[in-house]
Order: sequence, then structure tokens, then C-alpha cells
Amino acid sequence: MPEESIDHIDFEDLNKRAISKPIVTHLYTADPSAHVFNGKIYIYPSHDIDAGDAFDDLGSHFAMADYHVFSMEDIDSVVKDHGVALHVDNVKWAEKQMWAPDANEKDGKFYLFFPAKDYDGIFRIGVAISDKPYGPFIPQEEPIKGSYSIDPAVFKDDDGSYYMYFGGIWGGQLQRWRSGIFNASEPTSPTAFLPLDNEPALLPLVAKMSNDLLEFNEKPREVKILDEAGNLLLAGDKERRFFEAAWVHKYNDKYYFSYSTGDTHYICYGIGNNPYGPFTYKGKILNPVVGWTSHHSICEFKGKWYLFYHDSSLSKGVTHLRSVKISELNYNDDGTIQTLDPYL
Ligand code: FUB
Repeated sequence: MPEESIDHIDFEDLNKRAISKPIVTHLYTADPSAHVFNGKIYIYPSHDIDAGDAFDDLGSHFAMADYHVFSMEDIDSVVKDHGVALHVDNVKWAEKQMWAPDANEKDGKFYLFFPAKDYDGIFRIGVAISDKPYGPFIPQEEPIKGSYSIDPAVFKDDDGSYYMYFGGIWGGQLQRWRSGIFNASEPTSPTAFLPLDNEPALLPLVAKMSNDLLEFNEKPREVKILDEAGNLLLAGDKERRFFEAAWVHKYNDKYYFSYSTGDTHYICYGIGNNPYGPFTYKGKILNPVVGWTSHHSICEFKGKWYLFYHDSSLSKGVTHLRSVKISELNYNDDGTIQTLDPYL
């Protein structure tokens, strides 16, 4: 994830044109996963810090060490920081890089799902449990068996089943798992091991969770994202193909799979008829924000739909120092989503 030149950006002007402001300003926060629990909005973001790591295309500068949980009584009310919910030092198997998390609730217990690099430098996905939505969360001793890559998002379907979506290319390492085992060989370039431009793009994964939400109940399956003609999106189709940041929500009985296109900086989506897909590509939800990454969640609150996302406006464009924002999301009558421009 390279630093892109921000010299040309007039941040005063950009902030005036922004459709929303950072909701947290005392910390840098990113990758917001939002849920409504007990009538309140809870946000589970990454906690961005500057740990001094050099920038590279594998995202080494995203060196986060802990998570804070935030809550809001209403969509425009004060945002409460509940403090450190989980620290990497308390996770036995994890060494570093606490990237984008998600959470969910089952039978009065709250589960934080998070990716981190283990001591072999391989991203795995862990679970931590609390009696409260804001933690502190007690981590399991081991990551989820068979988990790999980044950006877990756990969707609860209306029948009470939970599904984890995950995966991310480049620094998220998905391209190193193409044979089913981690390919640790050289080169370390983020684009090594990716399919050719005229081959189908790498796909995110989904697995139904076990009843206790601590393991996969099945081998993860690929989530197919198809074009209008029913063909898999190609690796060279960089404005539409999956890169990272999976999220699933349900609207009018349809399943919406949304994700970031990474190096082209869009949040896009497809619609399907069941949690496994396939999902047919429908369009863009969010145009590029300031900062390299784009990552979001979608959540209904009091009958309206909201996009939780981030940009790097507060840090004046520093890639790894991002801030969570919220904007209302609108649907067209045919179920498609109206594209948001983050700056007017
Ligand atoms: O925050 C670190 C990584 O950046 C996330 O896991 C990605 O989705 C991207 O936002």
C-alpha cells in the first residue's frame, strides 16, 4: 500500500466538501464494523497508530496493537470510547498487526473476531469473548482452525446461522493460499502469486460458524462475484474485482456482499439470493476517499441505513492514520444502492 502524493490536496477545502466528519478525533480509527446491540450502535474499528514501521506494499505500516470499542445512543449523539477492549499482548498466538475486526452477539455473549499475524508472519483470525458488547474481550488460546488472511466479517442470518466472510489480497496474503497451504516462497512483492489479468480474480471466502462461534463449521468456500453475463470478474478488472474488506447485509430478503477494490479505492457490491452467493455485481457504494484504503460496514438503525467508512482527512492524508465517518445510505426502488461521493 504505497503512499500516494497528497501535496496537491487543500485539506481545508476538502473538509468543507466532505459529506461527513470524523466521529472520533482523540484517536485514529479505521475499518469500522457497526452493529446494533440492545438498541445502541456499537462500532468495532481498527485503532490506527504510528508505530514507526516503514511504508511498504504489504501494509507493514499498519502496525496496530489493540482495539477500542465505541458506542452511540443515536446516530448523531456523542461517541463513547469504552477503552481498550483487547490488546495483542494478551493474545497468545498473535505477534502483531491487529487489522480490521468485527463482532457479533449470541445468547447474551459478545464475540470479537480479529485478524493478526502469528509468530510465523502469517495472518490468522482469532476470536475473543465478553459478557459486554464493549469488552474487555478474553481471547481464545489459538486462532480459528483453518483460518487465514484478513478482514473477518460475521453476518447473522434470520434463521440464527452465523457466517464468517474473510480474505484480502496483497498484504492480506490471500494470494499465498492458492494451493491450500501457505506459500512462503520469494518474491515478497504484493502482486506475486496473483492470477493474470485475463484470469478470474481471487475470491473472498465464507464459512458457516460452529454453534459456539469459536470455529468454522465447514471448510471455507469461495464467494463468487459475477458480472451481468454470469462470468467471474477477472483479475484485471481492477475497478470491480474483490481486494479486501468483505461485508454482508440483508435488504428486502436479498443478500448484499460489499467489499473494497483496494488499489482502485472503491467500495463495490453484488446481490445474491443466499449467504454463500453467487453475488452479481451491481455497482459502487462509495467513491475513493483520501487515503489509500477504503473499508466500510452497512447497518440499519431506526429504519434508516448507514454506511460506516473511513478516510485520512484528519491526519491530512497519512495512509495509516484514518478516521471513522458515517453517512446515510439510500436504495433505489429496484434495490440498487445510490453511490456516495465522500466529498461534494
Ligand atoms: O487496517 C488494515 C487494513 O487496511 C485492513 O485490514 C484493510 O481492510 C485495510 O483497510
